Amino acid sequence: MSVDVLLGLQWGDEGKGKIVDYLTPNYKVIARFQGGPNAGHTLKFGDTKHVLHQIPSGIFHKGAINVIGNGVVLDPAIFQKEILALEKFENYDASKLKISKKAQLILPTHRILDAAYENAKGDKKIGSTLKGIGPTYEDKISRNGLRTGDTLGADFMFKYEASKKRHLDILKRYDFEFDLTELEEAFFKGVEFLKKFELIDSEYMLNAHLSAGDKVLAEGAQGSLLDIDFGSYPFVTSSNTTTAAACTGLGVAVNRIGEIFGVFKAYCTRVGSGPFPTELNDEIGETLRANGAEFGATTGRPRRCGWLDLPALKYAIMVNGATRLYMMKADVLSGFEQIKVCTHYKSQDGTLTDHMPFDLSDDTFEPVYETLEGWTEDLTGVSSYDGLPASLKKYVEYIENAVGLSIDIVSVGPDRKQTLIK
Ligand code: 2SA
Ligand code: MG
Repeated sequence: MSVDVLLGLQWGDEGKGKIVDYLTPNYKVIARFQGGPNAGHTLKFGDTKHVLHQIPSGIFHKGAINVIGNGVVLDPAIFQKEILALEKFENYDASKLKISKKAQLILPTHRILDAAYENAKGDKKIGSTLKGIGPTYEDKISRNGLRTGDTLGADFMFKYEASKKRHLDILKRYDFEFDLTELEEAFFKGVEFLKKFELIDSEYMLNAHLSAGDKVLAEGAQGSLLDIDFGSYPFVTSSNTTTAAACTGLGVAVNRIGEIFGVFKAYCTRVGSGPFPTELNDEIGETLRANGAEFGATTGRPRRCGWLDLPALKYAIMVNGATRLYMMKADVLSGFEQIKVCTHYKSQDGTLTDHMPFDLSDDTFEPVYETLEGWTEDLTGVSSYDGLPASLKKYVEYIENAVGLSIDIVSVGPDRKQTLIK
């Protein structure tokens, strides 16, 4: 059996959590393969809204096994908080959550380093979520990291102190004040809590499921345009967020990958700094933010909003090899007389391109738009694709033609019921 991959085709917050939750009944295992508590996956069912950060979005389905893979960076303190918040849900079952021994640990000093690095960047800040993501991946790659499996060893405190000392030495070079007391207290409580869970060699477990014929869904975090290689570097996150990362972040071979579900919003948002060609710094942008409740699910930061960017979407589809598309939050576009879509970028000498330029941030590229007819109907009660306004269906067809792939689902609200299959 295969591993299907679900990931975001924009700058994150495409609605991946909702789609994973929707697809989970078809899967035996749901696995996170990269990122960490920087993610905020919002799920809504009935009157309940819940945000997950490190725990896979399949956790609300009894029967599904949820795995935090080796490619994830895990903060034990945040993990403990997340689990305690889940315990009130009837369907939550701790025995169904497994954690890779090889997932890297986010230490308190990683969080301080993240803040110190950002502080030193002045007006060139990345807009990090300050969860310690960058410094933790940095330690992983420079072979200095600690892994969840290390918490089980007798020498864990020795390893921890060595890492802490190395970090404190680095911090001496930064003019940055900090206090580790509370962070460390929460960290060590979190470590004890984490040890109650099954820490496993998840690559064996996942491959055994695949051999037994079970389906696995790999759940991406952040978005393709935040990928460390293919995003708008350096305004990116510190992991690969694209399909290939599911293989390295879970230990499954490339030939195990099946469908690749690409999730995108009917418009664009970005939180944090970095180039955003179609950004709307006007009333339209504000309307999108208000109607779409576009605020960071982890940090609460207002998200930047803009029109759909087709060159960026096509790029993301290409590097991921997306096989199916899901379009989210179409309801948020209701009420605009006209809707714009960026089809190309124009450079200063007038050249048009639909390729992503090496550096979009120097303002030498401007988006070229096509204007489409909008719709005014409230979509939140629409229960079938056929019931959607004609101009929205035209919008869907326009995108399908431009990207060369059909859109299988149009979502018109956060609830499971508001997921319309085409
Ligand atoms: P980091 O913290 O080192 O990964 O930040 C680097 C950049 O990646 C962006 N980033 C995100 N963008 C969108 N959504 C994310 N998750 C949260 C959410 C974010 C939030 O679901 O809303 O609550 O603010 C996420 N995580 C990282 C980040 O903004 C930086 O541009
Ligand atoms: Mg999010």
